[in-house]
Amino acid sequence: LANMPRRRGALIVFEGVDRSGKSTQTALLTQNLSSHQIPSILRRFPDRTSTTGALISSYLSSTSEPELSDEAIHLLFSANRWEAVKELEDALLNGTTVIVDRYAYSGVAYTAAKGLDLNWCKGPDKGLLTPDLVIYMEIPIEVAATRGGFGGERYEKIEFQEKVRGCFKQLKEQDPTWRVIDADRPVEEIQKDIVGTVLEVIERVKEMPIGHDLWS
Ligand code: 2DT
Ligand code: MG
Repeated sequence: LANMPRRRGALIVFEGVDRSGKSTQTALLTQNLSSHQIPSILRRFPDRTSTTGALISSYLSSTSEPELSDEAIHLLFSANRWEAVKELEDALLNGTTVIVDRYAYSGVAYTAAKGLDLNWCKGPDKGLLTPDLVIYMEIPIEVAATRGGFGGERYEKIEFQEKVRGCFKQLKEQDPTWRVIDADRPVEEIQKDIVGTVLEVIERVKEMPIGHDLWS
């Protein structure tokens, strides 16, 4: 038994604009994996519970002129991921599949949507844990906006979300490993596609080393 290769978990990232259904689908996915006896944990970025997360949360919830520059808040979002690497890696090595609601792609898309250079935006997350699968929840902004409307946080405006969607589209074109899911469908139908893909990926990567080379 000691010589048996340990099976690792898969790193599954969900991305998309606000109200694309990421939270609903990630929650359902953990339940479905559990019913398949596959151990998993669900994390989200920003993780608002850490010290950097508290600063980020206060930045997001305020609608007045920000005290942090666009570059500074971008670096904080990245730091908020870097501080989680050890926990995520330990879980993966332990055989636990890690599902994350937003990752570095949101980091780039939301900052680039403000007009900052896309390649500059990628810089701080270079070398982060590489996702085994990125599920992109594709939805027109008009449809997302009808889902109870956007909330009151800083980025929750139709015009800004359109720009974010454009930036996600650029990232998608640079990365053939993205799996685009039509998110404008009934919840269960979407989940069925997701579970199928995720089970395949978990099986495919279980004996592969964990990647530490996002965008590098
Ligand atoms: P939630 O609504 O999902 O809590 O996100 N964002 C997120 C960034 O600008 N940069 C990042 O690196 C990440 C992970 C997206 C809160 C908002 O934060 C944005 C929406
Ligand atoms: Mg939000």
